Amino acid sequence: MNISNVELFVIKMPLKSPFVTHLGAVSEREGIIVKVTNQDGIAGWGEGVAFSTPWYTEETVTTSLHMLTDFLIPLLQKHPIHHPEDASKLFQSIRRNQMAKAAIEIALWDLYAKSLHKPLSKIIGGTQDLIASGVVVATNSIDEALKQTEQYLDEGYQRIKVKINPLQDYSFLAEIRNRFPKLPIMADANSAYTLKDINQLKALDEFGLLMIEQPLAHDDMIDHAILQKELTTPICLDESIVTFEDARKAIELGSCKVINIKIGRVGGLYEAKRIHDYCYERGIPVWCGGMIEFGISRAHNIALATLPGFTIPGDISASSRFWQEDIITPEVSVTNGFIHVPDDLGIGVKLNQKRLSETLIAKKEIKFI
Ligand code: OSB
Ligand code: MG
Repeated sequence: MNISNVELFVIKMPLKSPFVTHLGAVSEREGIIVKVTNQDGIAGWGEGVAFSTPWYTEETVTTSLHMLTDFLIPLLQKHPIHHPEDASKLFQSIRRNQMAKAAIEIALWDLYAKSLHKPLSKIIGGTQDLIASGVVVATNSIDEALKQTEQYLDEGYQRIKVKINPLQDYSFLAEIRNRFPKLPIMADANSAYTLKDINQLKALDEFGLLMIEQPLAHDDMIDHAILQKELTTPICLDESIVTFEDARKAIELGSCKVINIKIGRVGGLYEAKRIHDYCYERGIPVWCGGMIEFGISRAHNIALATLPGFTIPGDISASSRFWQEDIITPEVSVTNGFIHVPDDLGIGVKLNQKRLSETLIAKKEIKFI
């Protein structure tokens, strides 16, 4: 792919309002923006979605930078690649660190699509040109949750996802369900429960939730299978699915009926597409998860969600859900509950240089030639 250099930009931006889960609150977001330039001067953009602290997965912004500069980028310098898939395969020699791998792998996909003069969605085999949009309500105040839900419905979102935990589930969901009887709702527990809570989880069946996301621990695939047999609500796995192999095992064991695919969590677009293809062949619905991300990652999510198996509104919301001003132009917007897939080359959006410099906290350049 004739890479001439890679630039890493670490940025930091406040959220409009804190994103609260039982694991803590995120009120400021750091992220890594990756720019890969080839010898023809074409640039591909990626984004690292690890958080500042390891609350969601074990990775952080600092571990990602370490992996990128000391291992992943040197691998690309040593072994010239012809296709983004080659990078994905090269990176298998390094254990895990999926978000660091994805940060640069997706930049290579954008670069590859641009060098072929095609939109990324078309390069990966996308078939949809409108993406159904959902949004997450993450607060521990019921009044705030009702207010936010109302506002998001006014903005056109097609479904909401509510964060739950053992101290905030039945009565919380009951209030939302009473106020919005027909609204498609899902609940995300981020591993707040264990199998001992089985009766408390069964009680949630009465709300007719679209699904319950990751009720048990990230490594409780067997317990999720036991729980799924007891629930009528479909289980969706998020944290448990870090590789294609995890997806295959979860489906074979009956640990879930739905999978949330996040490009960062599974190590890149190639692995995300493999998981999609496997699920699609078996009639397992998938949807695209969110990471409170900036516009570059949002644009990659939109390309991924054009694949035919993405049949459920994902956590792909407008740039304005979290940001006063995003780092891309045009920003991602939601119209009547849908996002239009850009038909420009690659990810179809440009970097907002002014916003990048306003939010920049560190920068590094690695030259290949
Ligand atoms: O569990 O899906 C999750 C955000 C950060 C980390 C984990 C999760 C989330 C979300 C989606 O719930 C937020 C978004 O819309 O970006
Ligand atoms: Mg989740």
